[in-house]
Amino acid sequence: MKTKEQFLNILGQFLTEDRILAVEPFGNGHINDTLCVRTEGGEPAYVLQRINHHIFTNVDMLQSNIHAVTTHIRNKLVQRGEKDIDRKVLTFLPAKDGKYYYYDGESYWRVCLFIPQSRSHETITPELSYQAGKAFGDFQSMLADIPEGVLGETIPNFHNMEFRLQQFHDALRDNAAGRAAEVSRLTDEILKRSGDMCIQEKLYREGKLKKRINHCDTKVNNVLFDNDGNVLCVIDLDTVMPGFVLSDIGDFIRTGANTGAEDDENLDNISVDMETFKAYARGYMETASSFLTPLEISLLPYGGRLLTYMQTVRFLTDYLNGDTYYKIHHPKHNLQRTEAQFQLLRSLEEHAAEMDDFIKQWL
Ligand code: ADP
Ligand code: GN1
Ligand code: MG
Repeated sequence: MKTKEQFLNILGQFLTEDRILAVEPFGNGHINDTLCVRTEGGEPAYVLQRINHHIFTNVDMLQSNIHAVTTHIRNKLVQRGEKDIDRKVLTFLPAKDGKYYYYDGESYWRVCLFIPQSRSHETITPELSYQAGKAFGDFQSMLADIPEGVLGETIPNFHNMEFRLQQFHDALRDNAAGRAAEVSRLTDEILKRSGDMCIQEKLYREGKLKKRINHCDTKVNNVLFDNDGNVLCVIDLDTVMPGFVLSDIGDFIRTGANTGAEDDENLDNISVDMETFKAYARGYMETASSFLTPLEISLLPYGGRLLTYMQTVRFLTDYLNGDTYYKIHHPKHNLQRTEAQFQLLRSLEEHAAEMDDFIKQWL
């Protein structure tokens, strides 16, 4: 980590503020490093993030996407006559050279305003799930008319299942960490489902599914709430990009509607929480039904299986590659995550008919 003086130098590129008291770690993401900046005793004033440029290799595109997204949403909020807009959309600050990031010769940094009296939640309730569904549906709906070509893919093929399977095959072939034999049972389970899990790419090629702008990281902790439990805004905008629509219900089901943890070592803890799923679907359909096609709606439960399957494949690929992508906390962490995600997938498969039945009310 940097010294306070180094942080002051970085912050000085964005701020004229000279009362910075402390820069402290914040949040628990797997990819970027998030810090909060305090200028006095109370709440932090700014959020400082070190961008992981090994993963987001095109930082210029990344920050230009985020600027386009936040500007577009701000305009929508103004048109709607919303009050308190500065707490309903993130505000990133330009550096001295006008760019929305600063490169210190080693790392890329960005700064946004800390949204006062806001909080995120790490654990889910049906009410939070409903609110998050509304928030992510509204987010997609506000971005539905952003002109094509404005937003690039900050991670190319990020939620493209065919591409993720290709990476998995490459990792098996290269066997860089010598772990392929150890995971042969999981490999068989993955390959058995590969055809069924590439429906979106196939429908897209047939002209039956269009691409939309998705958030692509729809965890409940990426929604900020006020102290009364009302949604303020959606945050963590790195992966907002064009892709297939199931991402934003699928990843919430994967992360929110799991009775266990993403990396639970006790597989008995893991199953799909139907109340959370139903609450999210209700909230999401309130704000997203206006732009979704019947085909997309009918696929929403499949989205939960797809994103869980995709994450199983991604964690196992990283394990095979020798843990080069996700931060790990112990040597078998990616394998443990794979087992846990696969367990959730099996539970989602068992509940597929029940979930389809619930979605029928919107068809
Ligand atoms: P990551 O998940 O990659 O670590 P996030 O951008 O989601 O990064 O930030 C981590 C946490 O920090 C969020 O869950 C939220 O609690 C808090 N946070 C982030 N940005 C802000 C902000 N502008 N205002 C208030 N809190 C924030
Ligand atoms: C990463 O930043 P974080 O931890 O929310 C990853 C997601 C995965 C997730 C698994 C850019 O998200 O795609 O679903 O870990 N983000 C990127 O927990 O790869
Ligand atoms: Mg986050």
